[in-house]
Amino acid sequence: MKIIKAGESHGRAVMGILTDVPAGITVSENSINNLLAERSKAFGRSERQLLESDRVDLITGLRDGKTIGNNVGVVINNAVHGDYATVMHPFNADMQSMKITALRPGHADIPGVQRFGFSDARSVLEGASARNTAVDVALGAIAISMLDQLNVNLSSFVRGVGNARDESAYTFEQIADVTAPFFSANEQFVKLAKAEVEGCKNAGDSLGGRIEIRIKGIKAGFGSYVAEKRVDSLIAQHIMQIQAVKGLNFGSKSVLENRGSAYCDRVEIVGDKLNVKGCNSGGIDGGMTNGGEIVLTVDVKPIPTVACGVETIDIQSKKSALSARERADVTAVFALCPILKSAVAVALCTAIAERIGCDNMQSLIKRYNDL
Ligand code: EPS
Repeated sequence: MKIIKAGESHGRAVMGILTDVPAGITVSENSINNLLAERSKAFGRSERQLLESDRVDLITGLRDGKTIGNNVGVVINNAVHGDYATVMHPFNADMQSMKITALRPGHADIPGVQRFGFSDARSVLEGASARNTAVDVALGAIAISMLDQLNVNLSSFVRGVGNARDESAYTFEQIADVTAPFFSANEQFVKLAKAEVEGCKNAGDSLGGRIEIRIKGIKAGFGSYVAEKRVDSLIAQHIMQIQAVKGLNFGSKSVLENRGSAYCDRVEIVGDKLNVKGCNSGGIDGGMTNGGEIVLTVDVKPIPTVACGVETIDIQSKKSALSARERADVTAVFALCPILKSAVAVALCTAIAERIGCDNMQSLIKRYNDL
């Protein structure tokens, strides 16, 4: 499966296509819109989310609530486009208004104006915006549904935001049903996180954090030790395509504080099945799922657009200035829970298809269960 996205943050819409989709995945409009709502109702979001309804306009690829083997295409309209219609006009735009010349350090602005040869970063903001993660979620809902039909379940929850941390150990079941706005099963942490985010918002600044993603029920042997087919590499590629992600780590055990004999997950035999106990290495060894729970944590940088402004260079005056103050989230950490879950789901569906094909769910379910 691949996602190809298009659209600008303040253009008419964001849109995307999901390729290599087996027929027979059951998808409801509600399941897509519910996941989109998880993204927009996450804590720490900007006023933009109050202006958008983020409902999917599913253009192609489904009939009567099931995929038909065709690519799936979605459009999500930008409710705010009206305020930007002249600035974003495809053929006759007002290029003198809403210019961004006081570049935002840490955002795409500085490399973007150099890469694409712009004299102002408006077009960079429009293309680089995390607005297009709405497409990752709308199409990721289809991959999540395919995995659900194979009894593979995913959850993602917040491990930290700023100085607030949740170091508790959780079984999958304990965090399986976390939802917006906090994506947490820990009331104490939520209290700390709220104070942390609100304090930061009052200071006109932003926060980064850490999300944990868990996948339960995926059988052993997806991916390969053949380098270009490693499933951890595939998951990393899908995760690193999401804005503000700065790092990911597979596994629940520190690679620094544990020697090999303590780190490696042990194996037992149950009937004729090998069963890996624990997820020190995060359910993936040698580039393949080992049948244990997949555990990965993702680090997300503080949103680079800060209301307080930071010193920068204005590329029009060539003089130092305070960075442009665009509307932005205080933190993307909570919103990234459904976004990253969607990205990992698409990666896993790709690894599953690579091994057992992607024609229709009936044959896929049989082949998966026969493994
Ligand atoms: C976002 C939409 C954007 C931003 C935010 C996330 O809308 P606007 O630019 O109109 O405020 O709020 O994007 C960023 C913070 C960013 O740096 O890209 C969304 O819908 O997720």
